[in-house]
Amino acid sequence: MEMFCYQCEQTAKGQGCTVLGVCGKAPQIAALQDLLTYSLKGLALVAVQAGKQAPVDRAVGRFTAEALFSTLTNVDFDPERFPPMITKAVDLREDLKAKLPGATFTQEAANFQPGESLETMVEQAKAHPLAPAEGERADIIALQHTTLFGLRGLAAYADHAAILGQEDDSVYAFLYEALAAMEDDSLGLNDWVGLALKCGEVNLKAMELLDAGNTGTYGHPEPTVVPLGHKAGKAILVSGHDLMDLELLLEQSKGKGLYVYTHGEMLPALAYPKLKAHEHFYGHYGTAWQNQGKEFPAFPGAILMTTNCIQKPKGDTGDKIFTTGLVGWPGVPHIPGVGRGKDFSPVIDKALELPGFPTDQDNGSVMCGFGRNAVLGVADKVIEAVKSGAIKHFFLVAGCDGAKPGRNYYTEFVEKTPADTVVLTLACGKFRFFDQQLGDIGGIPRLLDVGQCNDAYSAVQIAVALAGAFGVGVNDLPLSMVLSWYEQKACAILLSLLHLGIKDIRLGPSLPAFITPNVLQVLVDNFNIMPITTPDEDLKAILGEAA
Ligand code: SF4
Ligand code: SF3
Repeated sequence: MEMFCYQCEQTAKGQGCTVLGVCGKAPQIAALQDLLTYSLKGLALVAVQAGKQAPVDRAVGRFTAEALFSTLTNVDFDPERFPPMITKAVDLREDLKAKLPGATFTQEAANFQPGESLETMVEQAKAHPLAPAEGERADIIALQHTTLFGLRGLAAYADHAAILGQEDDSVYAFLYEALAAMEDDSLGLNDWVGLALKCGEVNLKAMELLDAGNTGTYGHPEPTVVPLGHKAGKAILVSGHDLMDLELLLEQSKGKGLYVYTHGEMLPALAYPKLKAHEHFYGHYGTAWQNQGKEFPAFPGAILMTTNCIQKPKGDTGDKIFTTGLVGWPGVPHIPGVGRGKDFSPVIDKALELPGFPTDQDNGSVMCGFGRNAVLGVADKVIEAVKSGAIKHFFLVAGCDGAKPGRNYYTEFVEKTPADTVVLTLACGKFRFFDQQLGDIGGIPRLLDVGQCNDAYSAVQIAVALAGAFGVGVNDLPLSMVLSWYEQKACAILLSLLHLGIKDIRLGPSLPAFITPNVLQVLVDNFNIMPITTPDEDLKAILGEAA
């Protein structure tokens, strides 16, 4: 069976996965995800019309966000989870239609009926592949797919925010607007440029909601020293991005004689006052998602994946890994439920069964917790250091990590930044350099970890506040963005930066396969976006001869 998927940075041959995903996505899953996307377009066509009469029930928006998030790279590999979502999309669509007497929907997507079995759905999906187009529609489809992949990232952020009680109808309305537009062949290139940039604008709104959810629930992150070693005793490792899952696990494991550690994107959780208050929330273990194949088997306790990025469990780790929320892997036990209703006792029981760490071990430490509140709290000091020339330049070296060898560019880049520059970072790409000792400039650390990819809003707020303090635009700040992408949340953030008019972004380790040469030219002409080259060349280009 064949498949086609080109939504992430590691896509096969830089063109598309056609036999099996490099991520491990089987053709059957690719087909089910395509059909789910198609069914969401049908739901959106009706929701756009329904929204003109009366507000659409937020449950429809929540569902749309969850379903889109399920199609993000490295989230859900369990085929059984997709048919119920496809059926639900169609049921919700018909419920909305029932509220629109007299309305007619001629589009096929608005009338499609899913087959009864998983196999028939896989067959049906063949008619709705997400493949590039040739000829005159190539650029339109490229922009449409850019918008769709951005929308998947936006949906992930909207879902995270909703879990913490932060929702906004305008975010859901855009999900419907963009999905419905994908079934409208009359839209041209300019319409799609507009929709792609609007995806960035609405993503910023979703990230603002998420920031409000995170900081409102757990307090503002504060600069925190995070141990990289471990304590003797039973252990649980929590990965992914969902803070509420971590909070519940911390509460439910309190007093059980075990320690909780973060992995990957969960590291910044150690900086939130209400999370770090738990005495058994000890420190961080391991690096980024692509190293779980060697890091998870070596962890002597239970492991919880709260969101992306999950990989196929290696060796005998299958029974000590648990998924929850939208993440899934066939055969890996799943903790069901949403929000505060989850019961993590299977994870805790498994950790108590496993040996845990035999002794204490000190592996040094890193700092995290430099979110917007912490950085802007010392804004006077930062501004003074820029004015005095002590800080010459800021770099935002941020984004996803991945397995490609070319990603050591980011390690080298940070290593080579001059001593009078500051590096802001966020997301899992930081594991390429998070433990480097870059020192400080007059008490301001040279390496500032802003948080998860989910905290990109915080970095934008820091940039906007600094620009305001200096009375210039963000593009005129001594700030350069050197970004790494892998999955679709990075696409959404990139679109947000373009929506803000940010220029001269360097992007790597490779450019998206779904961008055509003409679309790339539009990005270059309007935003001067450019691929990374070598750390030396890029530093020289940014800083001039000073490098
Ligand atoms: Fe390939 Fe990436 Fe799609 Fe996985 S998500 S199938 S690796 S393009
Ligand atoms: Fe990483 Fe998957 Fe993108 Fe949250 S955990 S940044 S890749």
